[in-house]
Amino acid sequence: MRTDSPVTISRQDYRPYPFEIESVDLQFDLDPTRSLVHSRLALQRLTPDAELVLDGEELELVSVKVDGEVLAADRYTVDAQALRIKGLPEHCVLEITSACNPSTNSTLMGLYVSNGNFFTQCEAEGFRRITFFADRPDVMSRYTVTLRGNKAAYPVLLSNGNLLGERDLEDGRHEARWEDPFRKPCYLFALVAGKFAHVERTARTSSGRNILLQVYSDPGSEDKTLYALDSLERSMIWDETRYGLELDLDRFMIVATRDFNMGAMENKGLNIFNAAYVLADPDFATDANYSDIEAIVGHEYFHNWTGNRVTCRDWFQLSLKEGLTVFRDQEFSADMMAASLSAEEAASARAVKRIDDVVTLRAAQFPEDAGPMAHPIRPESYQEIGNFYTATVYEKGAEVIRMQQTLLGVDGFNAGLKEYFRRHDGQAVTCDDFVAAMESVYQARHPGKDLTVFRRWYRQAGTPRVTVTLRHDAAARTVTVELAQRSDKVGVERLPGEPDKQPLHIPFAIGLLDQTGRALPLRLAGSTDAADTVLLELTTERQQWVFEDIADAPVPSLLRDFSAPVIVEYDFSDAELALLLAHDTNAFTRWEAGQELASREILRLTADQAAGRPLSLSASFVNAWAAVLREPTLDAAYRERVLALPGEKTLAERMTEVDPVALAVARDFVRAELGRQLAADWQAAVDNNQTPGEYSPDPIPAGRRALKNFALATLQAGQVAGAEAQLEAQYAAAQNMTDRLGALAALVQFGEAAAADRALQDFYQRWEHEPLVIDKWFALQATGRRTDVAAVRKLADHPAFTLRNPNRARALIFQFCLNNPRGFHAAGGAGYRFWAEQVLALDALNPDVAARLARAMDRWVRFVPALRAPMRQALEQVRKHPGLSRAVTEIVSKALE
Ligand code: 0A1
Ligand code: ZN
Repeated sequence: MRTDSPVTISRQDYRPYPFEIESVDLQFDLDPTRSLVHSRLALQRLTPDAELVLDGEELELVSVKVDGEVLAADRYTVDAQALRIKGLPEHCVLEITSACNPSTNSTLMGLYVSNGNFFTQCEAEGFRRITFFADRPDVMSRYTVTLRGNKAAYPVLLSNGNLLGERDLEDGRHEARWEDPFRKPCYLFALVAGKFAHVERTARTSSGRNILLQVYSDPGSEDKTLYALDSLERSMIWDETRYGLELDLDRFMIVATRDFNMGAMENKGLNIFNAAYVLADPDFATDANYSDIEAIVGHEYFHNWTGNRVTCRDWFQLSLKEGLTVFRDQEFSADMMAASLSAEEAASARAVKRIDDVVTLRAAQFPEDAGPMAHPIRPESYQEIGNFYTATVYEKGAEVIRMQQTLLGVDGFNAGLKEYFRRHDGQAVTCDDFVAAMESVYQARHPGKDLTVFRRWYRQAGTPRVTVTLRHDAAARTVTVELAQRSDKVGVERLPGEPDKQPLHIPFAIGLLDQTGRALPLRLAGSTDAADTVLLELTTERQQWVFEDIADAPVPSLLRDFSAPVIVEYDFSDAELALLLAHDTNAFTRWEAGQELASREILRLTADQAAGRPLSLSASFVNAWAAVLREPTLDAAYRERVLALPGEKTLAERMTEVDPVALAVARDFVRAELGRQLAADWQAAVDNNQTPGEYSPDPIPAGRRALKNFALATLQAGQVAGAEAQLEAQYAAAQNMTDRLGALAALVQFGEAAAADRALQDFYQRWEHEPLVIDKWFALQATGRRTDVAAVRKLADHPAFTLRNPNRARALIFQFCLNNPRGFHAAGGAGYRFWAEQVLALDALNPDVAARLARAMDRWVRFVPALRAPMRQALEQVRKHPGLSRAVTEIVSKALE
């Protein structure tokens, strides 16, 4: 039984570490069941009499030496958490030998074995499972690493930085020595050992240095890593051109592993990736897989500056590196999508990227910010830091960075970033340090302004609501816009003595259209410039702005480009929304108008469904969708985003009591009716968006495939004659995975059961040997409308299923619990009992992953009473389980609070 007891760690309790660890020399004798780690630390004590406390978990201590002498047993203590040594001299060399067992390490934190190879994962607190160390990001040291292992079993031996040398040893073993020239915190340490193939290429930096770029993967899969290698090179060039940031190493490696808790990890010079974000070819990866690979390769690469060169002082500052790096990868993807397109196409591609990012934020982060795990982007406390790798820290964190770019302008923001590196290169710093660097530029360029109010975004949780009121004065020809902000999240942590909620600095971009849909030139009272879009800065609870020279009452276009992560409240009429959907010049708010129309329609039908009234789609809504389908000027990708219905998670946040099954039925009804009533238009979209010829994941063909597959699935949802035959034909003849999976998904969701089963069987046989595709096979069924708990249990018994592989667990169990509302929330609570079982089973193997599954119940209090009771029961069953990990305990306790 584990001995985890919940201890709350507070941001306010930060204390500097009392020792400096100047250098770390590590020697590994790699053995799957007992690896020996010899660590040599050059220490300097900074505080008189300080005790040295080195974290260590699941380690066997073999010996301790100080300055070459074995340390007597009474000079130190060791327990399940730490090694403590008192009375060390001001300067000394500490040598520790310890052992760990990588083969039984199912947590995938620390040193572990996957497919016979060794990997490490140290962020956040995994290094302490490798050796005794000050496992915190503000202790930075220079590392040299020696790896020794059997040469036949582990021909490739990799660690951070540059290779110093390799040599053969006795007994068929060999060794490699690596040196990282940069000081780093231990969470960026990595080693990899085993059998790998690799692809490589030499790239030249802008200052003319040659860099060896390499991607390692299982032998035989090297052809599938070329897109990742291309993405790596593009990332390198982009960071130089956009931010003047050059790679500081001679060598940059990516290694793919099948067993990984997250997406990827930015270890210095040796990124370790979930194979799902490295391997691709047109046959087995979808357009979405390709764009994820590019984004994640970019993300990890960009961490080299934002995270590694400048790192976090403590884990409360996680968003310092994550929010900033997500912002950077979003900008990278947008620039890559826009590259080589016409100006108009590029603008549309950027809008699509922005829409996709906002959809993610609303589906994942808004619910989090309104639920039991709500926290500021810089949390005030945690029990398990692994639980704070959240949508808030990452995605809302990126929005907070984006707002700084909006307020400073792109040039000002770039100057602020440069100042940040000038001040802090090589340091472990705080979010405040980042804002201070930005503020120095902001103040220089905007005398009298500062970021005092803006800083509150870092310490207040919850999604602010901005209420908009518009008053047109016909006589004065003015429009007065009033913005008022409030935050209704209660029970959120605050600094001691801080008032409940303070107004935030909200950049709010606005446009006005006349009643025919033409953009009005906007001129604020007292100003001579007119513009299509004006950025209002709301810094107090309520403010007003007056626009002049406006003859008739306009229609407002609000929060253009989603200029702040807020919820807008404005009482649009359906006719105004239809006007915006048809004419808004801002592609984001144009899309938004359609989403609002669709949300209203689905929520109305959900209420009808729950009350047992017959469902009927309004003609005005069908007309609005028909107009979009027939509008010739919209490109395919954007049109698909506009036509797609808002997701269930986003819709659920707008309901006072969530009836997930009624919601799913209503949403599917809308889809089916659209398919049935506009069949000819959908068919035209199918016919006009074929992509013959060689596959390319570029945005134009990918957009066409997205629209075509959406249209085909919608036809099938409407049970339109001939749709199923088209899907079966497309499935059989597909030349790429996007089309094959698109057809299969539509058959599974909306097709006849026998047709779906035939295709599923064929798919399994084709791809039995490619785990990433079998993950798709599980995920499709997990989210299928016909899949109930019994069907999921059957899939969990399939020989290809295992809870030990996080990708597989996510494909089946997570997909069912998080993305199959009909199956999971079916009356009777069988879904919740299944959830509890799976959380407990996973917790015994991998608490980090279990804790993520545990969050499927976050919003339980908002469900209808008939579901609330069994949900609560399941949560309580998990909470009282003996030996529950700290990670899961934190999640279920907060949910039950
Ligand atoms: N820093 C990584 C995220 C990451 C965090 C924890 C991990 O192990 C449990 C792995 C990766 C990133 O932002 O990409
Ligand atoms: Zn990251």
